[in-house]
Amino acid sequence: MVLQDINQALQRGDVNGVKQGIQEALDSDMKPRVILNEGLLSAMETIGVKFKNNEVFVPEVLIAARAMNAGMELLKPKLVETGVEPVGTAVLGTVKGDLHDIGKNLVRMMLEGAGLTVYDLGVDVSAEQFVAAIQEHDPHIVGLSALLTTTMGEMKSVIQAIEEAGLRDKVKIMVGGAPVTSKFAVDIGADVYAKDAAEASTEAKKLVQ
Ligand code: B1M
Repeated sequence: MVLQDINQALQRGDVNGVKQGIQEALDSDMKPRVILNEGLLSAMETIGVKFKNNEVFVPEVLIAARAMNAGMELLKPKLVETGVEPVGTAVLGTVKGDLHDIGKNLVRMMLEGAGLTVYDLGVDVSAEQFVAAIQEHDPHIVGLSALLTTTMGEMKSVIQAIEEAGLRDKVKIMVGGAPVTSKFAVDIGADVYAKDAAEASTEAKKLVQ
């Protein structure tokens, strides 16, 4: 079964195996969202459990993540609707000290699919870099991602820096990532919390309306 092949290839970090599996699935008219959820994300979830249980270690997780990103690039044109007029602008990044970008990349794809122009600042983005990007791009939305309990506090520093730069009223701030909760979002003064990329896109559409 092709989804199982994709899942196993991702866990092995086999970039070509993942790409071949995805191509085969697309050629057989399988829905891109099914390939994403049942092929790629379920494998990443398994890797996460194995990582926690010390069955795999950082190098294996890294090569699996590389295969995941390669697979997502192939799926991207199918997930993102084409020909949509830009409806708004977002600046997006993973906060300082945090190198996790798979979830952020998915959020970027979904926001682009919702018709937003996204300036992706990457990972390990400092508060100063977020402020500079807001000054440069004048976005409707600033999206902050954090995957570590040790870096989620950095989101508050970014919001403070945006306030100190006098830009808080110009942007809506959306936060997300595995350890982030809606209560945490309220506590740090964010406007919106989204639990996953689909919710991020729904919330973003509401914010730019
Ligand atoms: Co990391 N890591 N990691 N890791 N890693 C976690 C997060 C961890 C939970 C693993 C575990 O112990 N089970 C744990 C965190 C524990 C904690 O803080 N409580 C952990 C740790 C400890 C670490 C290191 C410290 C390990 C070490 O070095 N000893 C280290 C830290 C490095 C650093 O960042 N400074 C580290 C390193 C890495 C790798 C580099 C090896 C690799 C990242 C590669 C990469 O991203 N390019 C990695 C990975 C892959 C993971 C796991 C296995 C998978 C994360 C992932 O990509 N998930 C992860 C375990 C897990 O989550 N099960 C783990 C799939 C992705 C689609 O989901 O990112 O949650 P997620 O994104 C979702 C939502 O959260 C949401 O939407 C996304 C899609 O639906 N979302 C948003 C995310 N951002 C959003 C923004 C929004 C809205 C929604 O608005 C703007």
